Amino acid sequence: MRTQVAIVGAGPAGLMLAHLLSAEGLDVVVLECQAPHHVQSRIRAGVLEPVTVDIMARLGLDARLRAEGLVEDGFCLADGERLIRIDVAGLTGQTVTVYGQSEIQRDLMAAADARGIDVRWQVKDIVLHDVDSDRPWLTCRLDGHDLQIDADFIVGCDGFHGVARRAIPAAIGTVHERVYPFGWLGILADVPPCHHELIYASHPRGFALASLRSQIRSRYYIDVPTGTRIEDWPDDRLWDELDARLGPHAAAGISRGPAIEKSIAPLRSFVFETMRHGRLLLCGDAAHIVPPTGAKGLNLAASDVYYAADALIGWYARGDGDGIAGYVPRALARVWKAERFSWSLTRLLHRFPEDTSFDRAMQIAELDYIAGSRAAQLTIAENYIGLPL
Ligand code: RFL
Ligand code: PHB
Repeated sequence: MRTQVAIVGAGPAGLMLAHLLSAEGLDVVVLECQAPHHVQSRIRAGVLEPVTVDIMARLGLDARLRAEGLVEDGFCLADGERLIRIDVAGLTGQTVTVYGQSEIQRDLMAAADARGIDVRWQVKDIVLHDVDSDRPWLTCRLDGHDLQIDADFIVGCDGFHGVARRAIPAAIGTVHERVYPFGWLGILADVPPCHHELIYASHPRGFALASLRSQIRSRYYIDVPTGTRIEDWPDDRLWDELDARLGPHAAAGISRGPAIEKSIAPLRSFVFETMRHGRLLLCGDAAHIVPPTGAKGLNLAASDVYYAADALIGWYARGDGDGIAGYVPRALARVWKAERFSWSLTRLLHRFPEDTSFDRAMQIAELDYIAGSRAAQLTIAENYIGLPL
């Protein structure tokens, strides 16, 4: 089988890229190792930057997002006592949209079907070959048969645990990584949110986040030490902890309900510094991970895909390699700034095991400074809204 662009992974990065390229008449094949219902039901991101909303609009896939997404003018930081509101709309003139990643995934999958985009599910044992030549190819197993796909380009959109990044020789890339000593324990429940805007709380007991999916569905997180077992956190214990960490104002609004989903996600900052090797490009979590503080992961996947599509469309339209050569510096410039923002918010809001009373005093002083400084609030707001493409 032959295609122009073979895309590994049908998460948000892979499907957005497939839509962007096929809208320009390019021939693409998407290869996903999981079944559709598995990919569709993963509970992950919730906050979309304007850049991500714009990409969905460019694809003509923003109708449900506009109808059902919640437009948020701001969010709050909490220090255990008070709420410090960051007036994102007032400071930047822009808003974020709360719309679950599972809904984005549903929209992308339904449109891929409707538009005849070739997505192959449950593809096993993908191996990439000759990615630094003019004729990259891959082999895989599909429905019990071996399949070979020859392509002009391969794009790895297969997430942090995928195979594409590993096809790049270690000597060519540099790994920059920080693994945090805690993870986020998240609960999704069909209860009204405690507050109409997100609250990121830094409490002496630890971090907490109050988020939402709709007027009747809430998403909450607390940080827990690495190695924590989910069985040790029955729903009641988790709701009690959220009450304590979010502070009296938010706690007064919390409605409790049974968990629809409960899981622990490890926290990591990671950049694989070369997002391309020859004819292999990496996009999204395949190339970088941010801790979820600041809600940048899905949005970075969207901006990578925007740059990659631009480069590939330019290559086919003009036959020159400038866009391809420029992909890595363009994407990395945005990635590093989002890494910095996510890391600094994580540092501000979480307690690290080695922290002393001095470190806690620094966090309190910084929160107090943010509470009183328009300049500090603007810095946070412009990063939260997402830096321009
Ligand atoms: P994905 O979503 O991991 O998709 C990769 C796809 O590749 C498939 N795959 C393979 N396919 C074929 N062969 C192989 N060998 C393969 N290996 C893997 C996988 O099955 C999968 O379908 O990566 P992508 O597309 O780059 O998207 C990235 C986002 O999913 C991720 O960055 C966000 O979810 C991060 N994130 C958040 N991002 C935001 O922008 N805003 C948020 O509010 C936000 N909250 C979050 C988050 C991530 C979280 N977790 C669970 C890590 C909250 C949480 C709790
Ligand atoms: C979420 O709603 O899942 C969410 C919101 C904000 C974050 C991370 C996750 O920073």
